Formats: sequence, C-alpha cells, structure tokens
Amino acid sequence: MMLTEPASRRHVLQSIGSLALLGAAPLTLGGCESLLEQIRNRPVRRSLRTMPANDQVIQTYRAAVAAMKALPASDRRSWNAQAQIHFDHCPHGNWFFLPWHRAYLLYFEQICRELTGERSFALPYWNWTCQRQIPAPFLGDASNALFVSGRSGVPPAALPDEVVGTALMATILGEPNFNLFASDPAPTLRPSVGYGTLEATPHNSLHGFVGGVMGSFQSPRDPVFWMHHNMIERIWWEWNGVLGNANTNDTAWTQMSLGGMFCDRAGAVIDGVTVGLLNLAPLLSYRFDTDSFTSCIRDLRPHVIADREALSRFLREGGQVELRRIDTVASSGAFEVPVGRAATARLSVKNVPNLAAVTRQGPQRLLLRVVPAEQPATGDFFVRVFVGMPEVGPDTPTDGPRYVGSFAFFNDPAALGHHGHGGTAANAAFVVDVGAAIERLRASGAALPETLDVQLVAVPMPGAPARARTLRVSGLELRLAESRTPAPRRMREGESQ
Ligand SMILES: [Cu+2]
Repeated sequence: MMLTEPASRRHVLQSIGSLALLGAAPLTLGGCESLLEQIRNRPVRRSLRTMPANDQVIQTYRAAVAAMKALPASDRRSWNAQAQIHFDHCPHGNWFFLPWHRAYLLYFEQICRELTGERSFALPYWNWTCQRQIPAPFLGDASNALFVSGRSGVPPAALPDEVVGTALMATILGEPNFNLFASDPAPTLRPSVGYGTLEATPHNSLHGFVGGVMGSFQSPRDPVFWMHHNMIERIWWEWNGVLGNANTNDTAWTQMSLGGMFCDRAGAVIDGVTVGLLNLAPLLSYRFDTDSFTSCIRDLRPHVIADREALSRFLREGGQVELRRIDTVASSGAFEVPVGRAATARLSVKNVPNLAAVTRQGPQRLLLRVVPAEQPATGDFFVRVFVGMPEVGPDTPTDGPRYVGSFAFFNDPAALGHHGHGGTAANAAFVVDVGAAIERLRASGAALPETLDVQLVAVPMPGAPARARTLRVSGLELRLAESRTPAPRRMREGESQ
C-alpha cells in the first residue's frame, strides 16, 4: 500500500482481518471502496416496539428460529446446540458478561442470515424500558416458533420501573467506570465475582420476570432471549459509541480468548476471536436504529462520534480504568430477608475518612456489596435497597430519596456445577452505589450519620407468585473505593454511524 493512501482506506484494509474473524467476510474482493460501502451499509438492528406484527424482520427471525429447530442436533447451528453454548460457557457476574454475549449474538445473527437467505437481516431488540410486556410476536401457542411455554411474566404482567425504567437507565448510562458498568473484573470467564447494575438489575430481572426456561442457563431456548440480550448490547453501544465512555484497556480483559465456543454460519467452530476484537463489532458488522430510551433522559447529552476512524481508534484502544479498593469500612453478619418483607442491617460509616467527599459516580465511591449466602434457585423475586428507612415494606415507593437501587438473580447451579466451579457463584456480590444517598443527605442539610441502616426488601416479580421464601444474606460489605476513568471522549455531533 502506498503511504499516500487516504487514512480511511488504510483503516479499511486493517479492518479486513477483523471482519473475517467477526464473521462478516467481505462479499467481494473489489477493493476498499466496496468494503467501505459494505461497512457503511451494515444491517440495522431495529427495535421490536416500532415494528408491525407482520414486519419482515419478525417474519425472518421466526423463519430462522424454525429452521434452527429443524436442524439435526449434531449441527452446531441447531436451536438446542446454540442454547448449549450458553449453558457451557456463558460468563455472569464478571466483566466478560458483555463481550461474551456480544459474540454470541453476532454469530447467531449470521446463522439466521444464512438459514433464511436474508443477507441484510439484523436481530431486532426488545426495548423493555419503553415496552414493559413480552412483545406480542412472541406470544400465542406452539404454532408460533417464537413462542415457548412455561413463561411466568406473560401480559398483563409488566416490568416495574425500578428494574427497567428511565431513572435506572440514567444511572446505568451515567456510570463512567467500566468495572462498575460491566460487572467485576475476573481472571476467567467463570466464576461470578460481582454484579454491576446493568447486569444485576435490568439483565437479571428480565430473566426472572419472563421466567420458565429464561430463568436458567438454557435461557436461549426462549426466542425472546436474543431480543433481550440485544437490548443489553444496545445499551453497551450507547454507553461507548454515543456517550463516549471507554472500555478498559486491561489486557486481562482485552486479550481474553473467546475461541472454541461459537460457530459460524456454516457450523464451523470459531477460533481466534478475542474480547478486544469484539470492541469493533458494532462498527463493522451491525448498527442500531434510533429508538432511543435516552431521549427521555435529560441529563445525558448523547453525541455521535462523527469521525469513524476516531471512533474505531477509541474502541480499539479503550482507556485506563481503575476501581481501587481503599478500605472495607464496615460489614455486617448474616441475616435473612423473607420474600415479601424487609430486613435491616446496620453499618457504621465512622471509618470513612471523608464522607462528605463521597459522591454518586464520582472519584470517591461508597459501594455496598450484598453477598448472598447462596444464589436463590429461583429468580422470581428481586431485592430493593433503601437506607435509613426503618418502616420500609414491599409497598414503599421507590421514587423517594432513601431508595438506593434494586438487583435480581440469574444463575444456574446445574451449569456451574457441571464445570466444577460449584460454590463460586455463592460468593458473587451485588454492587450498589450508595453515593447517591449520601449526596441527598448532604443536600438536605442534615448532619451526616455515623451509621447507615440498610434495608433490603425482597419483592416478588410481577406475574406468577414467588416460590422462593427467603433470601439468606451472608453479609453486607461497605467498600470505600477510588474510581479513575478517562474523561468521556469529547465528540462532535454528526451523522449516525
Ligand atoms: Cu442473559
């Protein structure tokens, strides 16, 4: 290549190798221009909410699912073989959760294209912030390939605000630290270590709310699984590509291999794919429509990086992200939370050297880690966290100043035991930022307290009544941590990618 070649062309050539690994092999060898064209016109993942029931995308997806169900079990592209990939390998409760599921969807989407012959097909997504019930095309009976029996969260059951609403989305999208946005760092795909809010709250809650097979690691057998995870992907993309937050450049994350798990459109196992490479997937292989939940979130100012190369570099390079534990300032003993009721644990904050400096999403963080004694076997309830609210119960509104956050459960002891990691998931924590509560207390002019009374309320999911009776908590831990992140990337407003 001549050195005088325009930078965009060089960039495209560099992308060819990535494209091949990401499954989107160039259609032609017709040089840079056609490849650039192909990238520019990559398929658009659209929101189900904006589609009529007979939309071509829904029909194609239904046909793809039917085709996968008709494949012999020996074919890696068959419906149950695809779900088995999740059962065998899916990471949860750690920072591989996002890229692993990105890859899973990417290759699944290409299988859908192959089996239906629809080259421009892109997976739709379920924007559950704006669409609170299981979308209509997924209901009905066994004659509908997108239906599955055994779900509990069927209409009129609807997802509550605190697990998918706009206030929660503002919190999630406003989190600048990748290690909190994406769940805890971990050295390997499994075990679970700690759940950040994106994974613990909307992600886990959806699995528990839909119920049935969605509540287990065989969840991809419910066709709505892929729509749900595509929304998670949409949020990650929003956080990176629109809001300009950097993924970590820690090589323990970027160099993790996801080879040997997924299969391509012909059913061959994919090797060589790494987490770092997957950072580029939304720039090369698909993009999203503009059914944006951020439009109703006022304090976020979405911009789009107009310069594709700058965006590509930004995604490839990531940033220096740290979440350094300064101290465990308080912890509690074990206690139980009856489902449908509340329990209180008292934590001292006397050891926080400068409580006044603690802020929500700032550099000095006060993080509550709730450690269950075991992950409940059912995801049919979730937990709300309050501070300083002794009279709390399941009917206490969550729009008051003492509500801190919620989390839900999603795990599969069968899958984790199967891999000899049994027991590790039990210690996975749910991370809740209590900085917002401290901020509000400070703003109210009240003297900062020496103790934080933390209330956990276990609330049944809407839909079927909860079978679980109690949540056993082995303890709460209050961690003071220092968060360092690159400043969000300054972006110009420009045309959408
Ligand atoms: Cu999931």
